[in-house]
Amino acid sequence: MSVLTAQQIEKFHQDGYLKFGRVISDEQVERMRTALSRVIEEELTRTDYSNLPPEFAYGHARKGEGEVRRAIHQFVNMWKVAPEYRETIHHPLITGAIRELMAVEHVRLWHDQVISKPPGDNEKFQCHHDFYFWPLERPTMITCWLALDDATADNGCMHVVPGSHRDPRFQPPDCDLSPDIFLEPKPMGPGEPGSLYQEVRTWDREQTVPVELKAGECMFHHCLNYHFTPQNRTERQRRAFVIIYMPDGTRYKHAQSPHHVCTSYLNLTDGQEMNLPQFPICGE
Ligand SMILES: O=C(O)CCC(=O)C(=O)O
Repeated sequence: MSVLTAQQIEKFHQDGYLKFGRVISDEQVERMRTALSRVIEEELTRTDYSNLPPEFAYGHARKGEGEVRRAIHQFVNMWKVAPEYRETIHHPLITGAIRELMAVEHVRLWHDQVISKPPGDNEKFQCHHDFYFWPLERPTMITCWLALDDATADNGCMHVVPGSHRDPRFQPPDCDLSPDIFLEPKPMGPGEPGSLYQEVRTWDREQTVPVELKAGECMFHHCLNYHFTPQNRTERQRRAFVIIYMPDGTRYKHAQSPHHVCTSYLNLTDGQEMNLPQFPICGE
């Protein structure tokens, strides 16, 4: 049975993102929050990293005493250290929706991450799209952004630039916008290809659309879609589980991101299929 309606798929292709709705129960949200607290506690005192995947500590900016507790804001590949997160990357609703959006039979995890914006000590994520940070051949990845706290414009929810994923004005000149990445490039207004490529990085709340979510709800976004998250201005925590999927058969492209934290220790070669256990098939 389908997870998405034809209208939802069409809307995703049109806008480059889709506000989906609830995928996990309150109980599972609570289990994931508890697991995160457990992992943070372990991380604060950890001195031995030898049993952890190298990418896991990425983003644990240990700035100095007193700042430590709040400074840890990003955990890459939670699925490897917490069963509560491993369960979620395989969630049938999420993976079913991703397969339908990609129109493929099998999807793999590229990587996941928890991003936490604690009150008082957090910054905005500049407007960006994700694909050019990744050593992957073609822009066919889709991210599921799952709220672990109610996410609002005030506490730093996802903000998007609708349609930017298929508008050549936002992309570098050599960007692949061919139809087989399931998108039709259609400029939305006047301007040369690439004319907004630099400017969009400075875009803020005024030029973007907030996607507010309740805890347990998710949105999907295409890897060429521009997005940013503003600073959390509230006294509440803002945690999200970000799961990035790629079609099975995706290939490695070293030059695009030679030092990526998830691949730099794997010795992959250009054009190699990403079919290692590190990138598991999800949802079946
Ligand atoms: O969750 C956030 O604050 C930022 C997430 C993001 O930029 C991404 O998923 O690419």
